[in-house]
Amino acid sequence: TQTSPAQQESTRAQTDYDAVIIGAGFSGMYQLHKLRGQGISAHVYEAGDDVGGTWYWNRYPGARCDIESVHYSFSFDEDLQQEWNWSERYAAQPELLTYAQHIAERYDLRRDITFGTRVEGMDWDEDDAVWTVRLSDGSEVRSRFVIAATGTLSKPQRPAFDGLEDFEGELYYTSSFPHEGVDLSGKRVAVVGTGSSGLQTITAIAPEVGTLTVFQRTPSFAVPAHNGPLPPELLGDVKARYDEIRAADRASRTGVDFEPRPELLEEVPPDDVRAEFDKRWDNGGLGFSSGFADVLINPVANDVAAEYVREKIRETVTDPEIAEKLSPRTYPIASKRMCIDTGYYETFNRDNVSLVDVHENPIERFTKKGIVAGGTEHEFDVVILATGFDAMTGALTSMNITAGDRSLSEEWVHGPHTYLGLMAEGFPNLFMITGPGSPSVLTNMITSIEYHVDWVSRALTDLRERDAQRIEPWPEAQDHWTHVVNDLGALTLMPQANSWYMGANIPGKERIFMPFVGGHAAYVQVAEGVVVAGYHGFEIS
Ligand code: N01
Repeated sequence: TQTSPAQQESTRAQTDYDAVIIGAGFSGMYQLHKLRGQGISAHVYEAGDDVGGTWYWNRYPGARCDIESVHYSFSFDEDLQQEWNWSERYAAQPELLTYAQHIAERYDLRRDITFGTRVEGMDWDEDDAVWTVRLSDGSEVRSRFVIAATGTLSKPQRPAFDGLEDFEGELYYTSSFPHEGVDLSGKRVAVVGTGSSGLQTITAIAPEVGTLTVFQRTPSFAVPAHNGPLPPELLGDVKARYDEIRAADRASRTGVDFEPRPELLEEVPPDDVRAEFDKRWDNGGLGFSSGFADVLINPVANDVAAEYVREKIRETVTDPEIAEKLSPRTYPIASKRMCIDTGYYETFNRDNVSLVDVHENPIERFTKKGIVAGGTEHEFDVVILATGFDAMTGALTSMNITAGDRSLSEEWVHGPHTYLGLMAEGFPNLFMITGPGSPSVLTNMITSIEYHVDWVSRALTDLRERDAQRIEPWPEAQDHWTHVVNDLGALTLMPQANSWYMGANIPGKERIFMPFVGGHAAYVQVAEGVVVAGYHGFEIS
C-alpha cells in the first residue's frame, strides 16, 4: 500500500496523527472533512455519543436556533446546500441534530471520530514539536497539531446552590436535558434562569405543566422570531440566490446580512426610527437591533431601542407589575445576547405561570421539597436549571493544557490572551476554532466556523509546503491583538452588562469583554492580511 506524504511525515515525527480535533460539533466535523481533503491525517475525539455538539447536548423543550436556517447552515458544499431542505424558518434542535448527522454520513466522518471520549489534558513536547493528548479512557495519542473545536457555550455553569443535593424532586439542566425527554404534564415545575435557554423552555412547557414558577434574576430583551414553516417557493428562491446570500453574510458585521441602515439613529427623524423598528419587529429575529450602528455605542440611541421593546412588553403582559419586572432596565439592549421568542411574554398572562424576582428575593437554598427565596419556600416536583455556560474560555481552560511550565488556565486567569482568537503564545500548534478574541459569538457561528476552519486548514498546508513543523504567535502580536479586542469592546456599550461575554456570570472569573466586536468582515480583512504578509505575527519553524 502507498503512504501519503502526510502519513510519511507522521511516521517520521512518531505521531499518531497530523492533527487531533477536539469536538464533533459543526466546527470539528467541517475541520475533519477539510483536512482529509488536503491529505492531512486527522482524528476527532468527542465526549458525547454522537455528533452535533450544542445540538447534541441541549435537548430541552423548545430548543431552537436564533439564526435563520438558511444562514445557520454550511456553505462549503454547493450540492449540500442545494439538496438539504429546511422545514422551518428557525430550525428546532431535532432538525439541527439531524442535519449534523447528515453531515457525518454524507462525508463519511464517523470512521475518524472516537465518541464517548473526553480530552482530559495535553502536554506540549518542545523537543519533538508534538502534543501528547490524554484521553478519558486512559490512553494517549501524539499529534503534531491540535485543533480545539470545543465550542463557545459548551461548558455548563452549574451554580452551587445551598442544599441542592437535598432536593428530592427531579432536577434537570437545560444544557444536558435527558435525551428521552421528560413528562412534565400536570407537575409543579420551576425554571431558574431567563436567558435564551430559560425563555425557550418556559414558553414551551407552560401549556403542559401544572404550575410553572419562573425564577428571574435579570430580565432579558426578547424579540419575536415569527417562526413558521419555510415555504418551498421561498427556499427555492434562497437556493437560486445562495451565492449572493452567503457573500452578503460574509461581508457583514454579524455573519448574517441584517441590512443595516447607513445613518445613525440620532440622525434619523423619530417617526422614521419608529417605522424602522416596527419593520424589524414585524420581520422578527436578531436583526432588530442591527438597524442603526449607534445602538451599541450611544446610550441615547440604545435607550430608544430598549424603550421600544419595553413598550411591547407593557402592551403584551396584562399585569403591569409583572410587565415591569419583565422589563430590562439595568443594562443596554443588545449588550447581553438578545433572546428570540415565540410567545414568551404572553406566557405570563397564563393562570398557571408565576414569576419570582430573584434580584429582590434571592434564592437562599434548595430544600427537600423545593426552593427558598426571599424567606418563602416554594415546593416543586421538577426544577429545571437554565443557568448558562462558562462561555468562550470554559471548555479550553478546563482541559489541562500545558506547555513546559506554562498552563493555559493559569495564563488566562486574568482573561484570555490570543492572537486573532486562533492561537495563544506559549502553546504552539494549538488552534482554536472561534476562540476568544475572534468575532465568534457576536456572529452567526457557522459563518465564523467556516472562516476559521478554512484559515487553519490553509495554514497547515502552507506549513507543510514550507516543511515547517511549528507555528506560534509572537508575544507582541498577541499583546497588540488583545489590546485591540479590549479597546474596541470599550468603545461600545457591551461591557456595561453583567453578561457571559464579560465572564460576569461565573463567580471569580475576570471581567473582560472576550469577543472581537469589530465584526466578521473587518476581522476577515485583518486575518487575510496576516496571511498575505507571510503569517505576520506568527513564528514559523
Ligand atoms: O444562558 P444565559 P443560556 N441564580 O447565561 C441565570 C446561546 N443560546 O443558556 O442574567 C439565579 O444567557 C442568569 O441570570 P443573570 C445564546 O447565545 C442560544 O440561556 O446572570 N439565576 C440568566 O438569566 C445565549 O445567550 C439559543 O442575572 C441565575 C440565566 O441563568 C447563550 O447560549 C438558545 C444564577 C442564564 O442565562 C446562553 O444562553 C439557548 C443563579 N445563581 C442558548 N446563575 C438560541 O439559539 C445564572 N442565573 C435561541
